[in-house]
Amino acid sequence: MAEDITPNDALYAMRHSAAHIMAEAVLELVPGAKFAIGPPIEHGFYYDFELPESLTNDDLAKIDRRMRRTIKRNVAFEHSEISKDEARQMFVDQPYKLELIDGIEDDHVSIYAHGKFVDLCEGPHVKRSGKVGAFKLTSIAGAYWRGDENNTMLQRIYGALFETQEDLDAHLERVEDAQRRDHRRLGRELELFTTHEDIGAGLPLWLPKGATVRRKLEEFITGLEREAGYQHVYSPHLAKRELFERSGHWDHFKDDMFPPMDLDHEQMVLRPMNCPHHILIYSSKLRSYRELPLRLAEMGTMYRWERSGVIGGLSRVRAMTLNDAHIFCEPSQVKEEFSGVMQLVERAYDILGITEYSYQLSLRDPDDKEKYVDNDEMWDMAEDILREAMDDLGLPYTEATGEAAFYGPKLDIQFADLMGREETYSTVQIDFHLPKQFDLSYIGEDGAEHQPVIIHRGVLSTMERMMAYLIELYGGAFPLWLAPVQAVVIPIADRHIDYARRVAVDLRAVDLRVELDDRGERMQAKIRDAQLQKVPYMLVVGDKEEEAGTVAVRQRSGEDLGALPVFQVIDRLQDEITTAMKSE
Ligand code: TSB
Ligand code: ZN
Repeated sequence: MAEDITPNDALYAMRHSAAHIMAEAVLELVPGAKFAIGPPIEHGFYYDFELPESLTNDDLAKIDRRMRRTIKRNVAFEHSEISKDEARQMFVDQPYKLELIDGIEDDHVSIYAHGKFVDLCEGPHVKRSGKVGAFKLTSIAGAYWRGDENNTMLQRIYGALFETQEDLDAHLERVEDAQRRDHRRLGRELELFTTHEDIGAGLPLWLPKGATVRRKLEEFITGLEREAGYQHVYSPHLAKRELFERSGHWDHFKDDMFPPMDLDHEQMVLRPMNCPHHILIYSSKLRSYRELPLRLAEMGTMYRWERSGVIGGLSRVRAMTLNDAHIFCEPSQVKEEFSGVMQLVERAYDILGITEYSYQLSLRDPDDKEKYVDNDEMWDMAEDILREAMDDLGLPYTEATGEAAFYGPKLDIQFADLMGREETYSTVQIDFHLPKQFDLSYIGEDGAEHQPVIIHRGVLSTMERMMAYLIELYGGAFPLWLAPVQAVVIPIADRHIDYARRVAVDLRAVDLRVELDDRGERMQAKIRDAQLQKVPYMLVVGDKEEEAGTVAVRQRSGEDLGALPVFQVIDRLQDEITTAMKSE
């Protein structure tokens, strides 16, 4: 939820004024505190300080109390202009302010005072401190002076501020919800994935539960692909450097690749994309127009040297597996293939419950000769096809210059994550470049050789990025068909363990993923744990159930379905799975 606040907005003045009031409180509370800068920001404000000791949450509470006192006193904010010399005297023991004064070009300096507190500042501010609205100090973080890591590390205190308590509460609720759903946190709590510093950043380990979700996703999408006429292949994750020189990756994508491995007489590189391998599968035999479109698909693992600043969780990683395919077709088939891919995307989204996305036409920057293959005619042709194909489908799109692949334009599907950051998920790309680089051909109906076009496409994106999104979309409560554990059987007492085990065996026999909770805990504790793990079904068994051959069924939503015979539970779960996997 991005806000767009300008200095003319009431909220800007409120947040800015609260920053001053906070600085006043900190200077009063911490002898020797030096204050640096404190602007209004989206959702609130911050102020940076150099302090003799690190602040704690207790300190935040004290600062908060003092701020509220100033607000209650309803003191006026007063503006004045003073000379630089006067300003230097005023801030004589404040080195950051002195540095700021030195940087001001005017001979006059604008200051704002409320009560005894004065700050260098252009304003605007609220008239009186009682007008700052509703705020909450939210966190403390480190920040370098002027954002430069060679400078002193300061302590930054953040506050959230809105006009009304209601708006503030709504904001805090959203933040809390986002934190609860954060895939990094849920990934840990639900034991889906982890990382280890000895393996390295951006190189996640998929734990058994995360791996189960991934396997289900992979089975799901490869199933749809088989129905849509794709053929699946496997290929190695590395190749000789020459392969990527020929494809153009070496010229245009080298910065995103891991450095080559030096062997005796050659260099090998980890592939940053799967296309060259698929292309060599295409050209492994003579092709006829009768085989086209040839759709080669693979859960293709690839490696990219993402900068350390941008990797985080699963959404941007260095080792990734793309739900990839390359469609080799005749030029006249491109539009229909494009539309087939879009249908596949829609079907997959429908089943996964993905509803919020937008289309982006990612174009080259014609002036950037380093990043993009230089061939105007080819780019124009590919862009025209993409535009026409989108117009034929009647889909709205925005355009983004400088976002194309080096070999061709893309139609990218963008989603925003919980924090509002947009990323590309599905992508469909038109490529005339690689067919030329690899001299690809097919024998046409006329008996002559022709060059095919390649459509590169990823439907689910990489397993990593899609997993990150889905964890947050579902808040960890995966739909039954994807849930790593679909049901937990909970015996009430030890004497019910045998029966519970038989129930689990029956469900596993029809491929349901079931765990037996035979720990010596109380039933309530087991139910709570299963709920925390977001297991869709809890099957509780005691004397009554054992006698009647039933289980007491509880859903993770808290709903109680009462006692059902085991075969009915199986029917119910299987039905739920088949219904979920049927799209319109
Ligand atoms: C679609 N050659 C094509 C392929 O045939 C290709 O690799 N295209 S791509 O470069 O756009 O990457 C495909 C998708 O992978 C992107 O749309 C994005 O969803 C995903 N992806 C790219 N980089 C990362 C990364 N570092 N971490 C996770 N996913 C990524
Ligand atoms: Zn490709």
